[in-house]
Parts: sequence; structure tokens; C-alpha cells
Amino acid sequence: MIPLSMFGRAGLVAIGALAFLVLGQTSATRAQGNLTLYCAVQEEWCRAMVNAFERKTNIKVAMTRKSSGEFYAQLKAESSNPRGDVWWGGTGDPHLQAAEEGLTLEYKTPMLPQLQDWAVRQAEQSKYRTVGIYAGALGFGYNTEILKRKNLPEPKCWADLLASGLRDEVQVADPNSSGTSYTMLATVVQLMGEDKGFEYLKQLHRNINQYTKSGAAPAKATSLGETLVGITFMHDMVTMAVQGGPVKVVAPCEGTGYEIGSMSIIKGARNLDSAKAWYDWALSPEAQALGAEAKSFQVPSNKGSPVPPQAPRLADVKLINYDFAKYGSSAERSRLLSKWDREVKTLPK
Ligand code: S7P
Repeated sequence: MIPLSMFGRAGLVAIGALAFLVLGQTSATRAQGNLTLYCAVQEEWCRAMVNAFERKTNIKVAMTRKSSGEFYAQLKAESSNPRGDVWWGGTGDPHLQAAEEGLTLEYKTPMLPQLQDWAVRQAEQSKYRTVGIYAGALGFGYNTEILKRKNLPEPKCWADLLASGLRDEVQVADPNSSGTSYTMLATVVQLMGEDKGFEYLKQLHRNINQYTKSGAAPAKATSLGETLVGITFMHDMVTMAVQGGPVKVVAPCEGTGYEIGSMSIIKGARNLDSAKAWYDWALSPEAQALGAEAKSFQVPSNKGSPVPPQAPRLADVKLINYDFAKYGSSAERSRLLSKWDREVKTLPK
């Protein structure tokens, strides 16, 4: 250890001045704030949002990207010692479940009047513990080159995915980790009724080559020819087609479900002011335009945000009247996931 006395009086003054400068700078940086963001959309969009927000506010963002079901589980696990501030993106059902379970915080953003009705409804339904940030329809896509090579008919309906020619040729995520796949589970139950819906999922199981962790992974696998069919949100397949992949996007003929991608402030957020700043900004047209720039083609929730021309037009898709209150409830989501684990995932092929 070096004794301070060896610097002399002038030296000590200089050290003091230096310390003041360094500490002063640090607290000036801190004064702009920090934010821990849990981001559930595609990594490229998460990064674009973080960079733009940091530039605009000088708030430093620590971001982690995971799937919707994983973040829900993380919030629950961290509830006695919350680590995150904002959970941005991902399907609405687990956000609603988190709201019901008191894992997220009530916040009435002043941006509400600018939002589409479906986004406001999501906020009202959760007692303002979440809000809609985008919408998108569930569907599937197929690799046009493999389909041609195998000389198979074009799948147009959910029923077509059960064809014997598609044995081990269909990919979808695991609904426990993936909001996309939970949307599919809830869609099939609503569309066909629970008994027939589970029968459908059991038959489909024979054709599944892999239950992935992430909901959008089957879109990439379809584009790369690693699977013939991928069940994803239609916009995730559009991203692959826009990037030049041999992918055709399908809106299933029987009808399909959709998501209201959501955002919530985590209860116990350590950086509440930063969290609110992110929340309000993320609902602005300026922030929502970053989605399409990052090749994510959902329908944005601000009425003033242009809908990207590549986004599947929801008015052209036969959408079911998805019951978000029921399928986003804690009891129903937990029950359906356990049933799927018991009756579908463990089935031999
Ligand atoms: O890729 C964008 C997107 O489809 O991903 C979100 C999704 O919940 C996250 O992926 P998981 O299915 O793995 O949870 C959707 O909200 C969003 O539209």
C-alpha cells in the first residue's frame, strides 16, 4: 500500500481534483439512468430499439433476448428479487398471465389515446399492467423448392399438415417456451373445440421433426430447407421471403388465431423512471417504425404508425375471435400447457 503522505499537499489536491472529475463524470452518466430490458422479439429488432433509445435518452440499456414463455417463467422465478425493468414484446397471453399474477406493474401511459382499439383493450383487460404494441396472425409457411422436389400438394389448411407425405416435415416450437406455439395451441382449441383440437395436435405430432425453443426458429429452418413446413406467425415467414428464401406464406383456410404483442413494466423495477420513459417511447410512431427497418413486419399499435407494406393484411386473413381473457388467464394457460405436455409431447412417434 502506498502511503498518501508521499504525494505531498499539492499531490493530494491533484488527486482530489481527479477523483472529483472521475466521480463527477460517473454520477453525470448515472444521472441519465439505466434500464434492464427483457426483449422477446427478434434480436435484430431488439438491438435497433436499444440503440435508438440510448441515443435519444442517454439511458443505458442492458438487454436480454428470450422467448415469451421463458420471460414469463423468469419473472415468476425472480418475483422476490426482480432483476428486470421492462418486458417488451412477445405474445400477449403470458403478459396477461403475469398481470393477473401481480408480476407486473399498473401504468397508464399518456400514449393510450394514440393506440388502436385492440392495443387499448389489452391494457384494459390487464388493469393497465400490459399494453398492445403490435399484432400479427398465426399461419405457416413452406419451402417451395422441397415441395416441388417431393411432388407434394400445396398445404393450404391446418388439416393439410396431417398428410402422410409430411411425416417429419413439419416444425413448430414448444408452447412452454414459445408464445407463438402457445398461440397455436390456443388457436386449435378455439377453432376445433378442445377434444378435436387435442386429437389434431396428437396426429400432427407424427409429422413434427422438432419442437424448437423459439417460435420464429421454424421460419428460418423452412427457408434453409431444414424442414418443409414451419408453423409460425405469418410475419416471421414474410421476413424469410423478403430475404429471398424460397418460402410461401399461408393463412390457413379454416381460420387462424392472432397475437397482440405486448409490453409490461416489471413489478419491483429498480429503474422505474427509465422504464416509463421506454414504455411511452416504444408506443410512438418513431419507435414503432424501427420494426420494419429490422425486417419485422407486425402491424404496429400506434394509429399514426404506418403499416409496413410487407405486413400480412389482417383484414384478408380469416381470424378467429381469439379469447385473450380466457387463454391469457393463469388457470387456462397453465392447464393447457400441462395437458399438452402429458398428452402430446410425450407421445411416441
Ligand atoms: O419474431 C417476432 C415474434 O414472432 O416473436 C414473438 C414471440 O413471442 C417470441 O418468440 P416465441 O414464440 O419464441 O415466444 C412474437 O410476439 C413476435 O411477433
